[in-house]
Formats: sequence, structure tokens, C-alpha cells
Amino acid sequence: MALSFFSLVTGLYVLHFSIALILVNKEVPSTRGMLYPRESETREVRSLDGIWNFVRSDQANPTQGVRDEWYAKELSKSRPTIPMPVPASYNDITTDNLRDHVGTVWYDRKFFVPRSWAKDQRIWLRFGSVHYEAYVWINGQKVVKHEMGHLPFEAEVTDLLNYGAENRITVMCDNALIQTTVPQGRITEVPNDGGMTIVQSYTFDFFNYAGIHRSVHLYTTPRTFIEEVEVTTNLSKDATVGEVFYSVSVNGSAANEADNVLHVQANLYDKEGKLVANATSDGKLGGKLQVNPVKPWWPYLMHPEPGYLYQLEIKLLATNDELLDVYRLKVGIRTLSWNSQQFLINGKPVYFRGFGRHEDADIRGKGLDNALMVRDFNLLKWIGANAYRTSHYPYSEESMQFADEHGIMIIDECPSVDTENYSQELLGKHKSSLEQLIHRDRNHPSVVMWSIANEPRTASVSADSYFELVANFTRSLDKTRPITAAIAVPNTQDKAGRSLDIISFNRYNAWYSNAGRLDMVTQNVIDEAIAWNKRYNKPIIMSEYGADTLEGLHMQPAYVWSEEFQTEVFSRHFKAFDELRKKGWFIGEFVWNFADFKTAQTYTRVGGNKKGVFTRARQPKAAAHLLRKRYFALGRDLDQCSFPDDLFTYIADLIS
Ligand code: GCB
Repeated sequence: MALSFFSLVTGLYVLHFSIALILVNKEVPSTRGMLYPRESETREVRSLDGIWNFVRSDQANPTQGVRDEWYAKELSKSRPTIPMPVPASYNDITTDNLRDHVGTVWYDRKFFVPRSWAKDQRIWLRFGSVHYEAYVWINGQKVVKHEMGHLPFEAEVTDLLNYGAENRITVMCDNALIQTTVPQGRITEVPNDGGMTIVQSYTFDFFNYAGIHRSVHLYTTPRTFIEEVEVTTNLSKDATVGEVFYSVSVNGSAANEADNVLHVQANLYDKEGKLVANATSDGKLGGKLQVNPVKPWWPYLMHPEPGYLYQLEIKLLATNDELLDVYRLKVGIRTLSWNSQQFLINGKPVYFRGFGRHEDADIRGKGLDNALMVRDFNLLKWIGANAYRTSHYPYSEESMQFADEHGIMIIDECPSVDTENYSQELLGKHKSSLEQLIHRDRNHPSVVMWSIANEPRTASVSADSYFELVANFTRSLDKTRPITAAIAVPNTQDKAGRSLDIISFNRYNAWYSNAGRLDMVTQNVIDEAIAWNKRYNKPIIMSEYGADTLEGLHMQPAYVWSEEFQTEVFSRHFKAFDELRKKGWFIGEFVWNFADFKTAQTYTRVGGNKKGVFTRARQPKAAAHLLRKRYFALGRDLDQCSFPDDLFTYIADLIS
């Protein structure tokens, strides 16, 4: 977080952790399947979203529901239930202190499974995400347990369902964060007016919203089906010919029959639905499609037709050409490359102009909300941004698909934020979070970089081997994208940067350091970026800068928290960025934050973090108009985009 935080505690901190841990590189389990649920001629999808029944456990007795087997019958038979929307965080729905509940809560609902699903199919239950840990039962039978918020999980339920009859799903969700969860937190028992109480604390700066955050689906697959599709792409030097490499894995008994050679037919269609390439693989279940001429995937404002997507149709066929399964996904054809100075897309250097963001809204918290998502993308495009970082956890799959379509580049961050203490167990979970993230997002053209952490305490001796292991593991899963982390310790103390491809740093000049001093921004930013580059000889991004701003507070001359101050802070940074751009290795600027968002209660936050360029209701503050002018000016200068008609307000017709 703040520079002052580090300068105050660093001495103590280094003393305390001066002995490095011996960390061992252990395997983490790989996720399987989990293709985004899509209907096709061989698959059906049903949503279980809606109003579920909800019970909160007694904080002092979080395991009571498991011991008393609340999942064995309807929840309402064990405890009074309240209605709870899914998807949504549960915290801000009621008028009592559910907001601050620590520990387990329970959800259940009933649903019907049609008789037709009993025939020759397999049925899967899939959660887009539950924060933080989830236990799931169907009709009282345990189905799956999953740890880690913001990531999907699924299980086969074919044998647990009643067909042509009613079924019950029960979910227990635990929001407790401890030293071995990702992210870390602490649970303590402290005295209060009633005796003792459980308190959850964490150092990261956003509210620990919890619950069933994303959609719940039931979907069918044939008995033998396409379980995984992995796609990578390439472009010829002159960007006229594109290549799509696909590889498919199959689940099901037909895959094991010796005399049955499964094969895959891959068809690629353009936006108009015209077939532009096709191939049939023999036995290998993978191959290459060539597109000539190709329309590459370009970021927004880098090309007149950004976010161009093809549709890849994968057909799984048996020896006799019997059609077993069909799955379709969108594919963008592009290349990424990087060196010690630049990051390039389709051979062209990229300058990132974007935001750190949050999935956060009034009432629904971190629950998936399509209206909010579409509004946010409209604002991103209005302001001329070409990128954002999914600070500080994976965002919804729906938003990743939207970013593909709109040409918004994503620095995809795993949920490791503010790591304070390193351990072998934490390393395993951290790696698993990246494995799950990469497995989920590897096919998105919008994902251009992996962020393996935000503001870990990288001055610690243990951070050195810890981040080397995390970065190498990430590289072993995906060599096609560079790795970064947003770092906040002083560059002289950092031990993680050597393991990264691109250095991102967060700093709050004129806010956490030298509060109010607008004359102490520009040179500090220039000096720090140069120091990072000197130390590591890698491209540099400023991944966070900004100032809390109360909408409607105006003060001239600028004063902290006013709209004038935020505008001035931005402008002083712009000067620094323009100086740095001339050096060739400074490749991006990300404002903190896109919109105001909720945090834990502290005396530094007035109703939450107010560093948004937009309010929590997604309306612009004064600085948004300035930022818009800069982002479009950069777009025109670097990528030859045109200005929107309303970028400048008419003032006067000046003749001389
Ligand atoms: C940071 C953190 C971000 C905070 C921000 C702030 O450095 O990365 O999560 O919200 O500072 O506003 O303090």
C-alpha cells in the first residue's frame, strides 16, 4: 500500500524475517475441463441462478451445520432461512450485521431435472465462483469442495440426480481468510461487550465480499465429450496469414475403446459466418488452421476494427464419423512478444493506457451483474482506455469474453494480494490459483500478461525464492505471455523483480507520501521509474497512482480529497509519463482506480476507497474528462486513432 507504510515498518520487517525459508517446488494438482458452458446440438445448459434459501451459522460454531448434517434435508428444517439472490455477495443484502459475518453460511434451493436428461448423457454442475471456500451437496450427497474465490469449479452429478423429479442443491460457503489462504488474512478472538467475538482482519484494501458470486449452471454433455480445447495463434511477418493451433482432450469411454479412433473436425468461421479454414485431425485430436487473408485481433483504438474474433467449431467424431460432441468458442488471432524495452502485439509496440479496477457495486458487492459490466465497458471506451488489470483477483468469465470482443487488453491477476508471510503451504495455494486462472483464461486474446501478485512484501528474504518458484511455474504453464507483479516496496529492497518479464510499480506521490504536495510528483515518478529500469533492465509500467476524491468536493487551489486535487495529481503524472515515454522502456500508465469501491472500515476510508475516476454509481468525476483527453491524445499520437466529436468543448472562434 502506502510508501509511508513501508518506510515506517521496513526496518522492523527485515529484522523479523531476515532468515529465508527453505521453499521446495512441489507439484500442484491440475484442473480439468471447465469449458465455459455453451449450448450446442449436443449440449444443454440450465441456469440455477435466482433466489436461494440462506442461513448464517453461529460465528462461534462454524462447523455445527456439518456436524448436524444440515445438508441432509432442506435447510429450513434445521434453521429459519432468509431469501438470498444468486449471484450476489450476501453482505449488503440484509439490514442487520450479516455484512460483517465471519465464517460459514449456507444456501439451498430445489430444481427439476427433466426426464429427457436421463438418456445417454452426463450432467455437470458448474459454479462461476464462490468466495472463499465452498462445499456442495446434491440431494444430501457430497459433490465437491473448492478453495479459492473468483475461479470456477465443477463436478459431475449424473449419478446423484433424480430424473424427471425434484432435486436439492446445498452449498456451504466459508469466508474466513487465514495465513494460508490466497489472499491472506487473520482470524482472532477478542473481547467485546458480550464476552468474546471472532474478528477477521486483512491488510488488502477492498471489502472481503463473500457468497455465490457468479452463475451456477447445470449442463449436459454426451457420454464421450470434448473436455478441453486449447488454442494458440500465430501471424505471418506481414500479418496477412494467420494460424490457429488447437488441441483437444476428450473424456469418456469411447476414448478408451481400442478400435475406436476418435478424430476432430475443426472449422473456423469469420464474423459473417463464412467458413475460412477447416481441418480434420487423425487420432491426434489437434492440428492447425490457416487463414489467408487474416483479420488479426487488435486492441481498441490501435486499429479501425478492434477485437476481431473468429468462431472455432470443434466437432468430435467416432471412427464411423458418428458425431459425438460439438463445442464452439471465439478465437482472436494475434501474436505477443516482448524484450527488455518493449511489449508488442502483432509486431507493433503497445503503450498501455488503462486502469486498476474492482468487481464492486452497491448492494450486489462482487456478484456478477451484466448491466454493470456493459456500463463499465462503455465507460472504458468512452474514456479511451485500451487496458485494465484485474486487480486483485480473476474477474468474471463473461467480462473476459466481453474484453475479447471489444479489444480491451487485460493484465490478468491471480488473487494473491498483500502477501505478508511466506510458507510452503501458501506457495502451493498461490501456484494453484495461477494454474486455475491460466487454465480458465489461456484462450482469451484479450489476456496479454499474467500478474502473479499485487504488493507482496518483496523486501523479505523469503520473497526471493518464493517468487522465482511462482514465476517459473507460471512460465511452465504459458510461455506465450509475459509475467508481471505490481510491486510497492522501494526498488532497492525488492527481491521479486528479477523473476519477472515486465516490472509494474504502484506509488502514491502527493497522497501517501508528501500528501498534498503537487510539486513533489513529477520528478519522483521519473526518478523511480528510471531506478526500476536501471535495476532490472526490463520494460516498466506504473500500475497504480491516484488520489482519493470525494465527488462534488471542490477547492481552488487544489486541496486533498477535492476534484481539483485529483485532476492536478493526474496532470503532474502525465508530465512524468511523457518524459519517460521518450526513454523507450516505459510502456504504460494505469490509474488507481476505475471507480470508487468498498473497503473494510477504517478511519482513512470515507464509505470506501474514493480514488475512482468514476463514482461507485459509474458517473464521471472531473478528472475523468481530463483523462479522456489524454488517453485519446495518446491514441492519436501513437496509434493514429481519431478523436471523438465531443472530446473538446467549444470555447470561442479565435481568429488571431
Ligand atoms: C495500493 C493497493 C490498492 C489500494 C491502493 C490505495 O497500493 O494496491 O489495493 O486500494 O493502494 O488506494 O491505497
